[in-house]
Amino acid sequence: MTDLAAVKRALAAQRIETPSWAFGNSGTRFKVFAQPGVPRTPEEKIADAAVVHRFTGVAPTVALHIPWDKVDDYSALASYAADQGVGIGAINTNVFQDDDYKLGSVTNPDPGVRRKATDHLLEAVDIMDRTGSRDLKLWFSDGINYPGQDDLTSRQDRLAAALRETYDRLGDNQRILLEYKLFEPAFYATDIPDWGTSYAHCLELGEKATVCIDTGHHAPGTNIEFIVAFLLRQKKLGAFDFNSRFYADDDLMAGAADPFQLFRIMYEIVRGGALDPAYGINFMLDQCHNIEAKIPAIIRSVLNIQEATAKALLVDRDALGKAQSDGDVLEANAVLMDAYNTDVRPLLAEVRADAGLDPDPVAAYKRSGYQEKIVADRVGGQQAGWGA
Ligand code: PSV
Ligand code: MN
Repeated sequence: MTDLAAVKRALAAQRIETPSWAFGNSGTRFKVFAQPGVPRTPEEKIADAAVVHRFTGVAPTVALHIPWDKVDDYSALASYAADQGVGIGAINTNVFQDDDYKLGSVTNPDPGVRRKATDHLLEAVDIMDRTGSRDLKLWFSDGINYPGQDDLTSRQDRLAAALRETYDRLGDNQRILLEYKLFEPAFYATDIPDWGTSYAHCLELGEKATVCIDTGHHAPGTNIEFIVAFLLRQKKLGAFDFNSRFYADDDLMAGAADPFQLFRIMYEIVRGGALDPAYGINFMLDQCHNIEAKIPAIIRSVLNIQEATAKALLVDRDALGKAQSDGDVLEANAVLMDAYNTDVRPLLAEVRADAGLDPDPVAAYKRSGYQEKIVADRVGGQQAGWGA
């Protein structure tokens, strides 16, 4: 039997971090479709993130991406965020958008470029000191396009050296989240292509380094929940970048393409006791809203994760355990599917009402007039985007 009160408590305590860049313009390499009302400054992105939190109640932090969110005074930015009712979360580094990085950043054959890239990582830790952030999220676009282009092993050595230098700069309460990605922009060999490579570097670094799983960064058909279970068992899962995909790194709204996969992932989280924020996993979104309105899309993504989580929490673990130990394949599968097929929207509506929120955050946002206000106010200036 499931303890409904405990399920509601777990849902109320859940935390999801929004990405500042998802509020800005984005697109494919073919076209960026600008939207009216899009933020022009890091402050405006934070204001939008605060609105997502106001309507969902579970998104109290926003991740920054440097230099997209570069400001002169990060302490002032953190105070601004606090005034808006949110905190600054992970600091994401960017060593993929400079001409110098054509052949790689920290794995570049040129030591001067490696120095520049590593200095950026260290600068990000300085920023964390100012914003009070715990998490340094590292993603490297590094890799090669052609066999023979560079030496695979030397590139791993260079990567390890840069990671070590960065790790050694971390404060006591800071940590590295090391993200991997199968391909893109490198097409032959990426330097951190998979969770195993990330895991091995994290092990080498020490306990303040953990793996970040971006759900869009695998080969089609990869069993992501297995990776979750494995890393949890090793205490090396530090974060998610949630988004969904049909083909490659589509960066669509979390839970849009494959809600069943999201449920399976969240089931492993619940089973591993890792949902509680005290466990330390940063459940972030990393997605782009190229054709849909950004704030309601981010709210929708948060709701989709909440729904997958609610279903995962509703799995009758006793019945499942019994069916599993009886070797009752069909019953075990049925127990899991019963939870997945439950309509959890009324339950989540209750959790929101208990927290003094509107039970339907998307509708409440639409009624709020915020979208009309930002469209009217944010005229002139340069809209934020990441130059896709
Ligand atoms: C790379 O595809 C990635 O997932 C990394 O997390 C980057 O920081 C982010 O996307 C940029 O949008
Ligand atoms: Mn990512």
